[in-house]
Amino acid sequence: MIIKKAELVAVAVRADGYPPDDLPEVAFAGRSNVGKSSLLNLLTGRRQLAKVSGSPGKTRTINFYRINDALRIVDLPGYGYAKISKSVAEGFGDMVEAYLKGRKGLALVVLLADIRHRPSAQDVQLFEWLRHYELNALVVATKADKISRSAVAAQLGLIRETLGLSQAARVIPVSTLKRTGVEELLEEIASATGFAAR
Ligand SMILES: Nc1nc2c(ncn2[C@@H]2O[C@H](COP(=O)(O)OP(=O)(O)OP(=O)(O)O)[C@@H](O)[C@H]2O)c(=O)[nH]1
Ligand SMILES: [Mg+2]
Repeated sequence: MIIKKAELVAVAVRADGYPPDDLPEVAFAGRSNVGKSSLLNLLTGRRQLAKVSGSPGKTRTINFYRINDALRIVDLPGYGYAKISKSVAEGFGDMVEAYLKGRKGLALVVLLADIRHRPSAQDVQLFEWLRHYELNALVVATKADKISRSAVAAQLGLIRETLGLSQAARVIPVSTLKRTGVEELLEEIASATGFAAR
């Protein structure tokens, strides 16, 4: 799949702000600062499409990007950001959960986990939640450039083990710095959304 067109079509905090549920969607979920917005920019080849920040808590709304007029990538607010108050954090959780629960067109949830760390309790919780609701999930390990090549396999193993992934499940390492993992991820997105041939 080649992304020729990408545009922000909606920014929402509640269901009444979502675009009509008429296209397949791929949601990017994961803790704050893990690299969701950066990955969206890399995939679309548009550096400034989604705002990126070194300080966590950049994306605070659900942002819908229409891709090739055929599907949408949905950039979700991150969780696990210590500096926001508990009530705000719960609000984010509710926002994300309401979206994930209520979307018929949701074809794939990409869970991003930092390749350097064991997935957090919240990552595990979200992943189990996705499994419970039988949502199609894919794990991506971000910031692969931050560790040596020889350490990659062990870290992927740690992520697999912590999330309880099956042998068949794929974990894709990506780096927005080195621009790696893009083809693999686009392939998965195309196949999940039924646009493999385009
Ligand atoms: N070295 C390296 N840094 C990265 C990579 N991906 C993201 N970053 C950096 O990580 C920081 C956070 O990236 P964002 O894309 O804003 O993270 P996010 O998951 O959207 O964060 P929230 O919006 O707070 O949920 C930024 O400083 C990015 O430049 C990567 O692959 N390699
Ligand atoms: Mg973001």
